[in-house]
Amino acid sequence: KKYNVAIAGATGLVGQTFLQVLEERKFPIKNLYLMASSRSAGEIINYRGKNIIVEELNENSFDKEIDIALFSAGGEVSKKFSPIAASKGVVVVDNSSAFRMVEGVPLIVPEVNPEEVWSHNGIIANPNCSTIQSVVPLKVLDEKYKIKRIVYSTYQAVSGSGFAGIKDLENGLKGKAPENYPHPIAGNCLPHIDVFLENGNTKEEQKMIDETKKILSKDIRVTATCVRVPVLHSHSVSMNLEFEKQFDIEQVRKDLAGVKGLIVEDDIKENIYPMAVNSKGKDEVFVGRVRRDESVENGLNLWVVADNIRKGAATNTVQIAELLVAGNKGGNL
Ligand code: 2RA
Repeated sequence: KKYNVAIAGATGLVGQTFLQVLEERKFPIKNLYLMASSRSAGEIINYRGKNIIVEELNENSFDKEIDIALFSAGGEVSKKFSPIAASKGVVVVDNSSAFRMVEGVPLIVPEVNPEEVWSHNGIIANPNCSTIQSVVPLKVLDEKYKIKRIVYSTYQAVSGSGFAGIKDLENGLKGKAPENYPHPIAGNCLPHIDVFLENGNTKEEQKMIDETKKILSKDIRVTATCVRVPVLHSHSVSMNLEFEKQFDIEQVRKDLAGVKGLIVEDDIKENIYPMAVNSKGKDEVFVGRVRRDESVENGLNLWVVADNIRKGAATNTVQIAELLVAGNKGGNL
């Protein structure tokens, strides 16, 4: 069976990566519709040898026969158009944060909670990039050792802000003032991703806290500090975990090595550990620096790296769409 697929936000960095991943994974597409703002409408994008004209996203965009719509066009556009698409029977996989914490909207990382995809009511949410890579190692560890608390410290690439973030770093390295970030990002670290909330967290930090609990379906104690660093691609996350149960560190390494989509890179004698420069363009999550945290009972430190545009956004979204078509027994998605 082949499917009619729409991409909303087709000309953005994630939108363009959707196309790359769909082609690489040979997603069964019958017709492909590319949608974007009026600014980009009319552009021509080649997909698998076929030139497709980008159409302007509007209220009538989903009147045609569409099975699945992949959104990466920002929260406001998702809030406006995802419900319209869903009302026409389209299944939306939304990369924005608009619906992630809404009751009845599954928040999916296929390596962690694939079975929840079927509880959708037309909209499925793709988690925040830094959350996706962080929860991949956590399911097996929670099942075996019962996670009590997580402390996240992130080192996030500027591509998380799309082309605007990349531009600020590249221009910053030439001494130009930033246009996207509040301060220079070249040679600097900004403990400020998205806006600040009343509780002093940034929205990015609150996303990691709230989304981790929803994906693991557990009210674990979580805190996060999310930092923008002068790296172009791939997010890195330092994770401190506290468990209820005791663990053997070699067994933990074995547990992690058994997780689909997770690669253990951990040999400090050979200076082997995950690095952003090695994960760019890949779909796996890389984990290393696996070591006991001696400061607490049953404490563990991990270092997790992944390409924030691929596994952190486009690939995870396409993998959700693959779950839908794989589980589709000829009925509705
Ligand atoms: C960022 N996670 O890195 C956010 C959105 N992609 O900016």
